[in-house]
Amino acid sequence: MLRKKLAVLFAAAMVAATVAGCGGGDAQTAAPAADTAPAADTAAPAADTAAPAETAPAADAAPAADTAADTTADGGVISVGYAQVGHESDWRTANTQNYQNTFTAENGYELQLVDCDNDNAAQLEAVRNFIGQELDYIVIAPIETAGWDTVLQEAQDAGIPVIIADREIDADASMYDAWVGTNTKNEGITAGNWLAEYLGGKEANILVIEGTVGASATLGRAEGFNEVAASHSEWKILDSQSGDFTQAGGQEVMESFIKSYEGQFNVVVCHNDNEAYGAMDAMDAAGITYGVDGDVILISFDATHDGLQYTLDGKINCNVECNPIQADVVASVIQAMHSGSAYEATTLVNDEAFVAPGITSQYATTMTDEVLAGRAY
Ligand code: GZL
Repeated sequence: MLRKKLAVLFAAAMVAATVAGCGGGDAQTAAPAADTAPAADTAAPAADTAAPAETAPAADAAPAADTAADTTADGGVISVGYAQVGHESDWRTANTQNYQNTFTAENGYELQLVDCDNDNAAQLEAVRNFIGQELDYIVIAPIETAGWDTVLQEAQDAGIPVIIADREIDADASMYDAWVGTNTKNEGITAGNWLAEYLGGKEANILVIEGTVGASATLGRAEGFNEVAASHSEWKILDSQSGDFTQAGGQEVMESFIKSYEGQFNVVVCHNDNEAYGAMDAMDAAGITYGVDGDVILISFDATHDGLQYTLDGKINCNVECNPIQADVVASVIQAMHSGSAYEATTLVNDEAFVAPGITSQYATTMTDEVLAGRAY
């Protein structure tokens, strides 16, 4: 049975694995050290829900083996299930496209990418569907950090390796096989350090439009930014509310903030570009100016193409990148697992930050047309 053979190969790989480059990867050992105390078991997963949106053809569809390059020791097609957060943002669209461009039949894969529409129950259901189909590998971009222990145990019992991608979960590292993503706490620290540099001791009255409640990207950015803010007595965070990483959410929250705090704030922090676009719409409607020539300093995260265009135009003062191009790293981990060779248990995808023209910073690159032209997403 392919899975059993893989389980043996995989165990050998775990023992043989060594650390290699890229940001603090830790050795994959026979029994990986727990890097966090096992989270208290959460409530049993929600009862079965309707099948998640748009699944690709069932895994038992005739594999396109005749057109696929042989990518496995036994020349077969590698089936991969990707439980994707949803379609809430331009970042997510770029991430989805990257997986679809990487895990192709031509490259020897059969990808089932399920858009879980920011619905935790649908995401657990998608993973259970992957387990039921006995796919070769499961990749999860977790909507929230909590609630993963039970289904990860089910995947382990089924002998299916799981890679957590993009975001993080509250589960012991022994519950999954690899992690690929970004350091969102550092992203928050970068935003805070840049603001301190830019303000040079001036007062800040800050409003924060946070990402999806319970998402590690939200928690990390808030933790990092608040850590810097705590060292600035001249700063005050007036309010923070979730805009759910969407443009509509960003606009709604900003409209509410304007009602409550008009004339009291000079900084708006948005946890992603789409929220920033919504906040800009709301401030435009209220006649509030922002950006390098405005009354309000606007900080965003993601640094997607349109977000960087607004940064180049001076509408966004600082944009902290979170790189969505992660599928190639995930594919290399899967290839290593599949061939029983060493792989990194943890891979950090690098980020940087960008600021509007006219701003120089030790923490960020000043935007130019050339910088924008060189961007992949
Ligand atoms: C970050 C990622 C976040 C982006 C948002 O790693 O999970 O989710 O910042 C996206 O744009 O919706």
